[in-house]
Amino acid sequence: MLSYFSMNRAMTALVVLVVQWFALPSVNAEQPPRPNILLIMTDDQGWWDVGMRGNQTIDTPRIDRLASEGVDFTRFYAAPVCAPTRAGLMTGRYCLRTGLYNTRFGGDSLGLQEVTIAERLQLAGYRTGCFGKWHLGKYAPYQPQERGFDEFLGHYHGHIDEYDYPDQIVHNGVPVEARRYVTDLFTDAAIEFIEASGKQPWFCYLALNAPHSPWVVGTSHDGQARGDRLIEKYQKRGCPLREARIYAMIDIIDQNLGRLLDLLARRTLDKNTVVVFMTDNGGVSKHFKAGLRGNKASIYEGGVRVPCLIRWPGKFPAGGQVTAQCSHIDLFPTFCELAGVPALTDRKMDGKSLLPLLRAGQGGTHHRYVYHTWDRYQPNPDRRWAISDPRWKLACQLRADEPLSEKRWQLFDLQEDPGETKNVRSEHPETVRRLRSEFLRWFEDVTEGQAYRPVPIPVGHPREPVIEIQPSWATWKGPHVQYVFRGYDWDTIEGWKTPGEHALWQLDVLQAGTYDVVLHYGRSGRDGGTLRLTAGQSSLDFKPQATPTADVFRRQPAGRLTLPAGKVQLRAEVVAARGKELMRLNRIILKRRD
Ligand SMILES: [Ca+2]
Repeated sequence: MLSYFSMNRAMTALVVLVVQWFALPSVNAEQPPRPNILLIMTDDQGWWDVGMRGNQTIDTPRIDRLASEGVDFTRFYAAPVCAPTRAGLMTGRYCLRTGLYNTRFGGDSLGLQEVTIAERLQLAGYRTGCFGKWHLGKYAPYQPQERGFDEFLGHYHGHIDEYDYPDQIVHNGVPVEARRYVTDLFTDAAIEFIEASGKQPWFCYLALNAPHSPWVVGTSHDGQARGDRLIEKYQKRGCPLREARIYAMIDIIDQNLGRLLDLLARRTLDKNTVVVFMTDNGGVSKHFKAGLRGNKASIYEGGVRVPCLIRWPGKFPAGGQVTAQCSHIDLFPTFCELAGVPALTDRKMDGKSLLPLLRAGQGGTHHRYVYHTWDRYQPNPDRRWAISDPRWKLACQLRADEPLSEKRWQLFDLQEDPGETKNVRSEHPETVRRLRSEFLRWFEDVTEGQAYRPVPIPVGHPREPVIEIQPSWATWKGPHVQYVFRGYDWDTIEGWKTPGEHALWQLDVLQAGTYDVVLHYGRSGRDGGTLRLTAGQSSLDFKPQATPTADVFRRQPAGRLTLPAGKVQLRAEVVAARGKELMRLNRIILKRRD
């Protein structure tokens, strides 16, 4: 049985679908064929991590070739970090407008009220596939196959830990195991998807998780030949080990881009396929930065300016260059226009179609203003923010412990000083006032009505009978208890040792009933102590057993909880403790009994 909430949502979605279908223009012979769309987005590759930006060290001949065969956007912006860009890319709206505000702690789930580009393209008859990093929600119904993708192979979180035998891989909602270097694997899946699409137009979103950390190039049993060779190549060119690893990962991306471009040519799909290559935020490498300031997570150009190349042979001029400020939110309306799908009119859209610029292969004006802000815990307009117009950029970047002060605002003339080296704030007070006031107007507009809290974890979704409750979604309280981040799959609630210390999760129980509870945890020393789990009227006491060390985790059945439908708080509390800490709790697994 679906809950009222899910039924209601399903009905609403159906009505919206029917209305939108009738609103679509009828396809007739005069309309040009809708092109396939291949969107390749890499992870943490900087504006400068490509040969064509003057980087003499890195080899990216296929990316550079794409630039010469297509249109190069030299001032293309993404958000400072991963999930916010993905939200904007999928919806055409700034992430804060969608309610998404974080890269973890449950703040990285794209609200169900949002419509994704994949859903729009499905409406237009496209076959849709997503391969790689999703990072817009872990639980059903936030997964890609529920957000418009017919096919998904990849991972939900911001990164994985193993790249050669990739971990956390899921296929259409089902966990799978896979071997092969992750970039090759996701490209293989994209190739299979394209080859299986036949004459149906397709949208292939290849969201490669490289070169995000951990910077693993090869751990295979085959001797790491390719990884070692590539790392050595870049070390010989003067890169420190970390940079050599990042460059080696980008080298492999470039090789896989070659496989995709070859496939399009071989199957004569290239003339009818729009290829987009971009990255999701500023780079993390520091070996060569093309003069830009800042890295990933920063609001300086190095944090937000990314490569974006778009190719459509015969339609967009080869070697075109657009200098206007454009943004990741522009791809939604661009793809809608390419596919002949009407824009959404029931909500505020931030993006603007790039097609006029693409057809012209040039252009210096597009967005009057582009806005950036990033704060991991709660959006705020004061701590890390920037706004640019075609010439000026007003920016402020403060650490969490620094006092707010207008004296820390910086004004840069991006035309004269793209490296943001010279603060000219005191010389242009009127420009400072105008930009700050426009930024505040925008911030108020995009944050209107948003609470920016983690979504409650859906439990009992018909497609997901087993739910892993993760520590990162919790809030915790007590003198010793703390959350420890060790990668998305290895984080823990730990340190708790005195009665009353607790962690809380907000659940949305879609189906009331009894659930088996299994805990995944480590405990050093001897067996002992009691953890009490409570949800609604139901509770159980669990006595953790020692594991070989605190970082060796075991799965152990803990009993059952009966959960009522609707919003419920799950509480894990120390009742009695013994030793240094009760346990390192890595996951609470709930399995519906029926
Ligand atoms: Ca990223």
